[in-house]
Amino acid sequence: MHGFQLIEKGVSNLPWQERPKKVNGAPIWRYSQNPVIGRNPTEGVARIFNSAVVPYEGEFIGVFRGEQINGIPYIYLGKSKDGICWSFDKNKIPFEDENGNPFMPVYAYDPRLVKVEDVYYIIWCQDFYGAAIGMARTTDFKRFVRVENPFLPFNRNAVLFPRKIHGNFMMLSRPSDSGHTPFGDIFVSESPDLVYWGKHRHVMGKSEEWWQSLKIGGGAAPIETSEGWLLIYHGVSNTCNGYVYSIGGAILDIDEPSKVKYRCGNYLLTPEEWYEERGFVPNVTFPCATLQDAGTNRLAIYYGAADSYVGLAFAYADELAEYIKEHSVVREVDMEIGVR
Ligand code: BMA
Repeated sequence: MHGFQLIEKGVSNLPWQERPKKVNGAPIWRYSQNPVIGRNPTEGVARIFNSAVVPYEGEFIGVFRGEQINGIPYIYLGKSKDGICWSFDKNKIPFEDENGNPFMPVYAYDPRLVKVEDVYYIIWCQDFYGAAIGMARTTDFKRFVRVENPFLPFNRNAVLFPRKIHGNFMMLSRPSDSGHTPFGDIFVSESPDLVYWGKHRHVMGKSEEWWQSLKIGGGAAPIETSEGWLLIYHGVSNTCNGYVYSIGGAILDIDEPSKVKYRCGNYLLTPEEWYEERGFVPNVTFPCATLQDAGTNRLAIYYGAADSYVGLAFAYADELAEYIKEHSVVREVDMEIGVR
């Protein structure tokens, strides 16, 4: 795409595999050795999926949703030299509060990991008298200090923007209900201090395309580009055999991210491979993180597969943005500022 640029430099050593000869639909392809994390990845953990990674000290580090063998999800720290082979800490992440007292959520799942101004933030879903968003910060991946729960229950799929906008932290989230929510739109909220959140705006809703007609939710941290914020999210379809989770793409306005500039009518990726179609929950592709390299426009997308595995997919960011623009079906309700 003429003039397209990734704004954040990223890293050139991100995992990568060239495009295979044939790619159907969107210009995105799976790693041929998927899944990169299989069953029983570490002692006491049956499955790892829906997890997030960042570059760290020349290598990679991440927060992983580990379903323990008692069935309860928690967050584990993982490290990797190449972003593909991961080793995990034996113990759950030992969160603490501001006073240094241990803090253990009842459960913790679908973590995102975002660096804003030299601090790494983990954002996840936890019990707060119902499913809500939990949050912690770290600078060294040794000490993890809890910050205030940003939102009231019920809420899921929260992810921070990687930089402040107009001086405020910005967070996407998906308000929901107490169950396995059969509805939900993406909203953005802002905060000067990560304690008080407000100026809530609607970003975008479920849509007429069947793959995202039931509910949607934020995925990876928005990626800053010369065209706007590139958002990789998930969209859900209902079928007689349950929900199907696909990966979608949109581009949000750079200064007013509640305004959607483009939104792809086609999914970017949908369950097709055995590790996406078969597992604890079949037919789930659930993106939680990307790595990028501004020099080459390469993107590596980490996604949970069938609530059982972690998969990797690749794309060139400029081609992906072009595809989203070409197939955009953005509607009035998505384009508006999002307040009523
Ligand atoms: C959603 C979340 C995800 C999960 C998906 C499919 O509601 O709980 O963690 O991957 O359902 O089971």
